Amino acid sequence: MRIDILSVVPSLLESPFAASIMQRAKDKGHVEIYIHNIRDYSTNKHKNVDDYQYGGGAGMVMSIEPIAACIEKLKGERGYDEIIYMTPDGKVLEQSDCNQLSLCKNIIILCGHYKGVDERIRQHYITREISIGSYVLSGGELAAAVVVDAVVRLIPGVLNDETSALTDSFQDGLLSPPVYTRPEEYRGWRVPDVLLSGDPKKVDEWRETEALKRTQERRPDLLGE
Ligand code: 6GU
Repeated sequence: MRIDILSVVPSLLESPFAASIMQRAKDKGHVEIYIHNIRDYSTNKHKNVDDYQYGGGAGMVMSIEPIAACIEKLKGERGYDEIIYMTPDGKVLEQSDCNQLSLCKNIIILCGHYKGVDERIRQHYITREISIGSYVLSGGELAAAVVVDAVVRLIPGVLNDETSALTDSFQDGLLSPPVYTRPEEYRGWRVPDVLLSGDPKKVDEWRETEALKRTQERRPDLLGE
């Protein structure tokens, strides 16, 4: 997969993809990530990327020209499956969205800033608008990093058995059950006997019960009505 990210603060996107699973996914050739500084596409002498909003009101709006120029250039080089706009008024990201996006070959992600982007960008270029939750971030960069992380780990071959995406919380619509590792006892706090029983059927049943219990308690919305 190829991911092109358009940003006015590209330095915010350096470290999230430079370590751990993301770095390995790049090294193994599963994903290529390109960060584009929208300012590089500004044609005015001050390299402005925003302007006052028509109709008045506080807050600047991201200008159409540099963003359109960057998107047009990229679209001239290859086809894109999705052009995503990161914005607090987008659809709140779910695992099912990540699963869909992980099947894409090429995507563009535009990071919103200020009061947002000129509406004509949304009307004429954007195919999907994503929010990562009901709170406001200073810009779309951290949200874009969240989307990229959640999507890239689903690309076949990125994770090994130990980190398999199949047993993630949400992937089966449930939260994950509790997990334990050595020692068996710490300050008298014991690991549940069933996990030490060596009976795989009993262990599976326990995990399923605990996953359901945890989901019921913390995220009943995931269980439907
Ligand atoms: Cl995508 N952008 C911003 N600025 N804030 C957010 C968000 C996105 N998602 C949740 N809050």
